[in-house]
Amino acid sequence: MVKITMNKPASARWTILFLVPILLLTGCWQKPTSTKYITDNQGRALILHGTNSSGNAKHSEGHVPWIQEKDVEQEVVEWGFNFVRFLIFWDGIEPERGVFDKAYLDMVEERVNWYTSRGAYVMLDMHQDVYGYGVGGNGAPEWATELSLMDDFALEFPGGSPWWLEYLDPRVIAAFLNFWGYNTHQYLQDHYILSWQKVAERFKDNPGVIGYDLMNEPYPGDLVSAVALTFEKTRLKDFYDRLIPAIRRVDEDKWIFFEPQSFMINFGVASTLPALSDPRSGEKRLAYAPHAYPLTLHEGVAYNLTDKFNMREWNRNRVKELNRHQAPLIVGEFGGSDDVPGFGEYLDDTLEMYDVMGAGWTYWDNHPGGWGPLDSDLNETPKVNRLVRAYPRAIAGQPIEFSFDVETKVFTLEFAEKEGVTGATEIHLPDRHYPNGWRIQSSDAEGRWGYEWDSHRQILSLTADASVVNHRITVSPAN
Ligand code: IDC
Repeated sequence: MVKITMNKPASARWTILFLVPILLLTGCWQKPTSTKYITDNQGRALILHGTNSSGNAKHSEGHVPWIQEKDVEQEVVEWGFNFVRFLIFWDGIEPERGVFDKAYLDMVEERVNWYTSRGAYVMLDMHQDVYGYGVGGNGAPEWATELSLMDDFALEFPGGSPWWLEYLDPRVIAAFLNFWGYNTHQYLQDHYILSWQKVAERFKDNPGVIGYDLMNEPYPGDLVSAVALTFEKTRLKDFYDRLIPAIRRVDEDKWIFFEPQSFMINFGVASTLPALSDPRSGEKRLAYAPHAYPLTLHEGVAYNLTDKFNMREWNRNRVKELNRHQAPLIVGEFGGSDDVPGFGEYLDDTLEMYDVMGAGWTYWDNHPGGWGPLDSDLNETPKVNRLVRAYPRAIAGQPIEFSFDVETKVFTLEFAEKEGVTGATEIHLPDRHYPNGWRIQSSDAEGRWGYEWDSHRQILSLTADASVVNHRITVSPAN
């Protein structure tokens, strides 16, 4: 350890001034006052880990993602992921106005079943980037592209990369403004809502489909309201207030995942989205599903202080928002490339933060090559060792905290007994982190607790002593 005292020369004082903020930037993450969890039908708190599946469906024939059943087997059984954010597209569901494509939903359902039949949960994500196909993006069908207003933005648009600069294209601005302008182009939102109802009708009876991510990365259209953060309080809130009750008319039970504005919020700025209501009978089932992309890391710059500052802000602001929304947290997207220096460290830091926050997450995305867990020859990339963690998949009680130390491989879980919860606590203990096996300790008295081990799935099912309130479990590598 370096010891620095204040009577050192000026240079040392500068070192301190410089070091302190760095130390403050990693570790010591905040968590909500009362962390909420998605629960399964036995009342167990679910911690959901998985990937997005898959980005290539934005532009593939029929929006079919690249995955085969064997790839799902690898994600769910080999890597121990219990979750997937499955991309669907308005264009796939309603390719022509008022015409809903049953074959598209059949294709989706077949793939959804690959996941759910293996015990993984599916969140369906109505994806869009840059509005839709009519303006060079993905998501909305061409017929749902209203370009009036475009002349108000008579700029020459250069195009090019990075892809998100396309959000400045006047056609894109116009398409968004018209979509949000419910008074003038009501049919646009109404059809988006109808499309969601078709999806809900199809999946409401599949218990493995845990819910619906209403819209990927909502964007107001114009940069002015994006920067002023006025969109979330007005047009976005109004839209959610139309869409959520409409889905509830078809499906009372599934979780509804709502996102804040993406721009700026993704890298840590505070969201202004007000609390939403859920008209279902019983407790509300709304989950907060923001994305996390530190600014420069996303653009391929080495993991640095700006990113750490972004993550600190992201953590601080999401906690405030969770306190406002009183909802569980699912981080629907975060990701990057192994080629970026420090990317591994970033992953460890960010995954530790999610654990502290009691969050679930889906990595962007599972498409091989680039950012994917697999390279283009379908070999594992280094990031898999970090994404695959020891984690509590389902906690039979009230979670207090859990952690996985990536250096020592020590996993800890603390939880309390909770009325009405049944079943075992399931912990994923990946073979890759415990090549010589592991040993487990519990704060429960000897003989009053026990476990079963599924070596194929690498899942430990723990039964705690129900006569004591708190349980603390520690798993460490066997020597
Ligand atoms: C990216 C894909 C990239 C594609 C681009 C535009 O990785 O290949 O060219 O979309 O379609 C998001 C979006 C998500 C992005 C992802 C990474 O929700 O669709 O995927 N990202 O850039 N928001 C911030 C980052």
